[in-house]
Amino acid sequence: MAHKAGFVNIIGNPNVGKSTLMNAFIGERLSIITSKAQTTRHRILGIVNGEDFQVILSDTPGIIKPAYQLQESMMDFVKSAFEDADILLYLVELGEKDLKDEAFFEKIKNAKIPVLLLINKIDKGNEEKLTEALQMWQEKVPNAEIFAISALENFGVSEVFKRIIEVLPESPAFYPKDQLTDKPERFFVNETIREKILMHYKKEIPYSVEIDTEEFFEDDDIIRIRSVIMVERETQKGIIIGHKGSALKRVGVEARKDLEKFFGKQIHLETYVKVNKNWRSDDRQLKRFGYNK
Ligand code: GDP
Ligand code: K
Ligand code: MG
Repeated sequence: MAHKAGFVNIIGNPNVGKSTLMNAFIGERLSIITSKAQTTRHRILGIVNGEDFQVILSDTPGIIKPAYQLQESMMDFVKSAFEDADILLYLVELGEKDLKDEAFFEKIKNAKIPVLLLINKIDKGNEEKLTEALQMWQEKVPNAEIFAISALENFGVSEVFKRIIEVLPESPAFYPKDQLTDKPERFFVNETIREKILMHYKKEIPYSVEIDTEEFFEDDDIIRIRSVIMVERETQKGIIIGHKGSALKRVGVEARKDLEKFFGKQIHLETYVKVNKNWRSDDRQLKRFGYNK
């Protein structure tokens, strides 16, 4: 059989399970997953290699109407997902009725490439609801091929993957076959710390935070990491650190454990908090954190 390779982009509303699906395909915790919207800020490539195929998946932030500069940059990642895809995976969840953004919806319906519409979270519903959803989506997006899945319970995921391989174009591999992702190690450190912050702090705190890993030094038996947690205001710094440093300590301990699993090595992780006013609306700063093209 000829070698197949191509780009498969996952799009959809926030919280429908895009990152969970991506990780189900990859089999690693590549994308961070939480129950909060906007957990995924960047596009993330994940690569699944086989002897005669290479599937390059990209997970995107959920589609939203941008309210500030950071969100506009996030939506640029989504736009670019249309431009370089060979296959679109349009993910919806059971019970969902439409896409937050009409223009994106039109793009999906008029896509020149194969669209697989995946109805996710079917573990949460019953047969009646599923039949209803199948009918509705078939009418709304006639160009799509529809699958019912549960990314969380890994149900129907391998069928989707099989279909991806079938419709993937013939092509040599784009990346070395032993490569799992295009993101540097520091990116995973940042995302892991940000996940812990999303889990442990309330309200607007997580959305005002950016992580910058200043040092990543890999030795024979240990990796030494130093990361800055950037916040916008002095008060947020206090909240992140917590009483006698207890809150920050918890973030550090939990992130270190995950990173040790991910890298398979002992980790020394140092975290500190810095106030960096208005990083979310400053073009130059956004660029530095990898948001602008
Ligand atoms: P994203 O914003 O689209 O990337 O969504 P996430 O992958 O971050 O998932 C959002 C939430 O939905 C998390 O709490 C997931 O555990 C949950 N979730 C994802 N897939 C499923 C599924 O198939 N069934 C159920 N019940 N929950 C799911
Ligand atoms: K999410
Ligand atoms: Mg996500």
